Formats: sequence, C-alpha cells, structure tokens
Amino acid sequence: MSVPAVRLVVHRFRLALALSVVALLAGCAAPAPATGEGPSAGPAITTSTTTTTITVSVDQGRVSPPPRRVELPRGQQVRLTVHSSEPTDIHVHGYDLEGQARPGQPAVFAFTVDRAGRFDVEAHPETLLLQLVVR
Ligand SMILES: [Cu+2]
Repeated sequence: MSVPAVRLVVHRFRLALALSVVALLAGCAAPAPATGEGPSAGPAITTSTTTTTITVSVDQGRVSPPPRRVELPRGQQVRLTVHSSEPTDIHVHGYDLEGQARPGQPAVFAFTVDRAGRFDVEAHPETLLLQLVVR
C-alpha cells in the first residue's frame, strides 16, 4: 500500500486516532513526505479498515515524529516500521516483539493488537518511540 504520508485513508475510522494525528501534524515543525519504506521516512500513520501503518525514525536518539500515543481498537492489524541511523534493538512491550533496525534496514513488525492496555515501543536501552493504546 503506498499512501502518501500523513494522509489518512478513512473507511471506518476512530475520532480518537484522528485527533491524535491532528495533534501530531500541529506539533511537527518539518513534516517530511514518506511512504513508510523510504530511507528518511517521517511522520506516517495510515489507517484502513483493518490495518494501521506506523512509521517512526530515530536518528542518534532523536525520534521523528516525537513520541506520541497511537490509539487502536482491539483486533486491529498493525504494521510498524522503525528506521534507525545506527544498529538498534527495537522492542514492542506487552507483545514481546523484538527486532533490530540498522541503517537502511528498518525493523518491521506486523502483528494484531489483541490485548488491551498501553504499551511502550522502545529503541533500547531507553528511547521511547511511541505508545500503543489498545482499547
Ligand atoms: Cu523494551
């Protein structure tokens, strides 16, 4: 799916997520176009009926877009792509998913959020990338 970044494909769509994306856009000084697969992917959340695609980049400890909450309904499929300027272990807490991002080789996670709660996604040791809020 190649949807322009920060453009939402809305089918059945939750207001809460829409609001969080609006807040993301408002708070972002320099949004970069991204497809989610590019080397310098910037803010990107796209949502279809069943799949939410999230892209985040970390460059020497700086997270883009800045850490925020992404609200998801239980049962939603998530495709999370993390770009990193250096080799980094990525950890999706709560779902116990781990992967490594390297320069030019993002960590990609595809999973279904079937557990309610708030879960950190981190670049280890302690860089918060985002929070998944599952309801
Ligand atoms: Cu962790």
